[in-house]
Amino acid sequence: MLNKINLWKSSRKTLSIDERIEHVLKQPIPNHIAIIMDGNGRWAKKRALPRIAGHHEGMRVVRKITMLANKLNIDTLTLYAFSTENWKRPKQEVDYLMGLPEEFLGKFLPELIEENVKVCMIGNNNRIPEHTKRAVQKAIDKTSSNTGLKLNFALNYGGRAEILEAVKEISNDVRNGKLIESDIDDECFSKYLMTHNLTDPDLLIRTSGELRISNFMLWQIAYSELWFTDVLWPDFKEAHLLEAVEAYQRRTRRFGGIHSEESQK
Ligand code: V07
Repeated sequence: MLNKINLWKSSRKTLSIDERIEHVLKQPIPNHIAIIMDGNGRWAKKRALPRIAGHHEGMRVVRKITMLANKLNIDTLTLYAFSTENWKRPKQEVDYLMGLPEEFLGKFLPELIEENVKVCMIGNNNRIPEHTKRAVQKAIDKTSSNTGLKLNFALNYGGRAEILEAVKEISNDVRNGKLIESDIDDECFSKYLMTHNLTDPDLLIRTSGELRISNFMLWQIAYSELWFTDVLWPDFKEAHLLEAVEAYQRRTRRFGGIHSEESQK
């Protein structure tokens, strides 16, 4: 039996990726999308491959999703590439992961430059090997005047550590008289975070079916829309990012022009 919704569904024609892009561009786009790229190990396990094969495939997806985000005029794409917890993994795996920024940039930096993408990083530089730091810094320098998508990698990043660092900096500035206690509000606090030059994420995506935040951008996601999918990161395609953005647009349309709870305050 066909009810009204099923009739509408069955009469809806399947749109191509390009048609969906065109459609999505007619409505407000999230300025900043953050992604927890989970499921690389599980993807490999399902294929009886070593975990690093999943990480490598995940890196190819990073390129594809970056290019689509740029096409969608998204301002910032933050990708959780390595957490402060990831150091607990076997040394071999950590070493492989720390080689991925170099491999990625060796392959794709020319394309990023051509596409006007600006590479940025948040996270603590202290434990990252020199060769990795060097590769990332070179990309940051070479793309520093680009005005397209900000491609922000979270490397050795932890949300609580970021907040604690901000608190220490703030107490320093209070002690030195640069700041008085009554100055400390949301806006002031945000300036002490690693994301001080970025807006907060409008949309947070996590792949691979886990429904947790896992210490990612704790302060910044206070008002973000959350979108979870069972798709493993190496299987994440353009269609999935479009699905997330379409869901975001449906949700924010309900605010009738006011695009966040925060701006209603
Ligand atoms: C990493 C691939 C994506 C899935 C998640 C884990 C593995 C790209 C980078 C990267 C980082 C900085 C940069 C350029 C590229 C990366 C790590 C892991 C540690 F400037 N992918 N990717 N870094 N994976």
